[in-house]
Amino acid sequence: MNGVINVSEFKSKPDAIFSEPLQQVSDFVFDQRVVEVFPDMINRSVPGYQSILQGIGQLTKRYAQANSNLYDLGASLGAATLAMRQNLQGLSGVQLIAVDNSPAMVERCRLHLQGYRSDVPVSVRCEDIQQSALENASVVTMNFTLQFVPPEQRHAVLANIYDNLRPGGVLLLSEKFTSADPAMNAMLIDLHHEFKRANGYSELEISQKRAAIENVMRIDSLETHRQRLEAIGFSAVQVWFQCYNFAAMLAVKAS
Ligand code: GEK
Repeated sequence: MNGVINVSEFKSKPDAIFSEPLQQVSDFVFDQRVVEVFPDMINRSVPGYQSILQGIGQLTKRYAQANSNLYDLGASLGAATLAMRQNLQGLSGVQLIAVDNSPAMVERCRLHLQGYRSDVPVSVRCEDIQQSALENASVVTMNFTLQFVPPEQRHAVLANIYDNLRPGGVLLLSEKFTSADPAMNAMLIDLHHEFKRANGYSELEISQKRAAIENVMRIDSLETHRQRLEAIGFSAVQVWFQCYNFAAMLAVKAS
C-alpha cells in the first residue's frame, strides 16, 4: 500500500467554533469558518477517521478498474480523494472527480489537491450530489456525506450511484448511525462524547455542536442502510470498520 494522506498534514486552525456560549445555536453550515478548522474538527470528532481514510485507499486499490471514473461525493478538503488517488498507480485511463456543494470547501479542496503530485487527473465540482451526473464509475466514496442528504432523498442518490457503477464497481459509504436498542444507542453516544472530551472538547462545545447539527444531520441505523442498499440492487454489503456509532461500509455491484 502506498503512503496514506494524513489529515494532520493539512493546515488547520484549532476548532473553537462552539467554545463560547451562544444565545441561539444556528444550524450548522460548511462555510469559510468551518473550512479553516475542518481538519482539526473532523480528526477530533470522528473516531477512526484516519483509519477509514487508510481503508478507503486499500479498497480503492482493490476495486478501481482501468478506464473508469472514481468519485468522492462530499469531498470537503479532499482527504478521501487523495487517499484514493494515492492507490491508483499503474492503472490506465482513470480519473477522479471530487464533488462538494460548499463553495468554500471546493476552493480549499482545489488548493489541497494541487499540493500533491500525481499523474491521475482530478477535477473538483461544486454541485449538489443530488444532481450529480455520474458515469462509468468503478469506485464511489461517500465518507460521512449521505447523512447530510435529506432522508427522503437518500434512496435516489444511492440508486443514481448504483445505476452508474460498472459491474464489479463499489460504493464506499461511511456514516454515523443510530442503534435500534435505546440503551445501546445511549451507550454509543456516551462513548463518542467521551472520545470528544478526551480530544479536548468541553461540555459546552459538545452540546452546542449537537444542537447545531441535529437538524442538518439525520442519521439512519445500519439495518436501514443495509436494507436500502440491497433493495437498490447491491449484491453484497459489508461493514469493514466500526468505532462507537461510526461505521464504514462496502457495497458491491455484482460483476
Ligand atoms: C472527508 N468526505 O474528509 N452535495 C454535495 N456536498 C454535500 C452535500 C450535498 N448535498 N451535503 C453535504 N455536503 C470528507 C468529509 S464532511 C463530513 C465529509 C462532516 C458536503 C459538505 O459541504 C461537507 O463538505 C461534506 O459533505 C461532509 O473524507 O463534516 O461530518
